[in-house]
Amino acid sequence: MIHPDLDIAPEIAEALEQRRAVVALESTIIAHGMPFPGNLVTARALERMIRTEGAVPATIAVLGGRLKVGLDDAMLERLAQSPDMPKASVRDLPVLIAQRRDGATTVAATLRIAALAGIRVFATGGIGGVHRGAELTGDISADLTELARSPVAVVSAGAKAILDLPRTLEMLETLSVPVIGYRCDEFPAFYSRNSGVPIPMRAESVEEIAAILAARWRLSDEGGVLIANAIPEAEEIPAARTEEHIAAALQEARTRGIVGKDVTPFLLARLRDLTGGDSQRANVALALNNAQVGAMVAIALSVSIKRPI
Ligand code: PSU
Ligand code: MN
Repeated sequence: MIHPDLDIAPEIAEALEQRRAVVALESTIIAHGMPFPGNLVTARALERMIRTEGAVPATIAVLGGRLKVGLDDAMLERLAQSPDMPKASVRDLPVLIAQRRDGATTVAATLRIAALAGIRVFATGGIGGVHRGAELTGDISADLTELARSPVAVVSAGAKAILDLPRTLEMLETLSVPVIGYRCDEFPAFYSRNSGVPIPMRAESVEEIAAILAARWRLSDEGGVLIANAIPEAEEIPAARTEEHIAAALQEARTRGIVGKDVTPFLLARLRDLTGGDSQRANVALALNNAQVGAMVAIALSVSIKRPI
């Protein structure tokens, strides 16, 4: 039975019914991660990348209180062009539904909605995590706790470089979320390939990842997997160059008293200015790379489900 709050686009519903590959995409990256019109161009390019690989894209958002799985062009534009679109995490969903409002879904909210729709793979840029200074502010993204609940694999370029990466990995370990390096041994630092923080599990192929996912969900139907996929070498920004800008952006956020859900969009926007747009170019490149790997994983998973090994 379809969940009463969900609207699944017909193409996606059909693909799910036939157990074909579907890849979820979030909408906070469109509404709050980048300015118009680059955000709309990116949203369409991500969908196109997934189609080119042979899977069906499912961009997720809340519109008029409905949990939308698959957006048409007008809906994408509405998300890309409404400057005060609320940023919706899981805690916000009940209010948006009851009050029939719009919201751009974070990784956490997208995970929950994807799980309700039966989608098993989700590609994003970088997940949220434990913020630097969290020992004082308590700021830890609900992306982490939701990864422990929703049975969905997330392909991500590590976690955003503005975060505390070692503590983010510690928290994922506590939450028992497997973190798999796709052809990498270090947790990628979003804009750059290396962070110096090792990840203990590595996979060489998407077939290997699909086998890990199938095993994960045989053990329990709760909880996801984080697939760490580093930004392509040609597109990366050396960590030494971003670090100085991140420190400046963090200092500014503190001085201005930015807290809560505004922290991540503020830091990303400041970094974009401080790097002269380079951080955004890198963000688009890594998100596309994740969409491609997400589609490959979804296809490998759908093949292994149809022909169980
Ligand atoms: N990655 C990006 N751009 C973004 C985000 C991630 O490249 O805008 C968003 C995601 O939607 C993620 C959210 O879930 O930031 C994390 O916000 P918070 O730290 O408030 O949980
Ligand atoms: Mn937060």
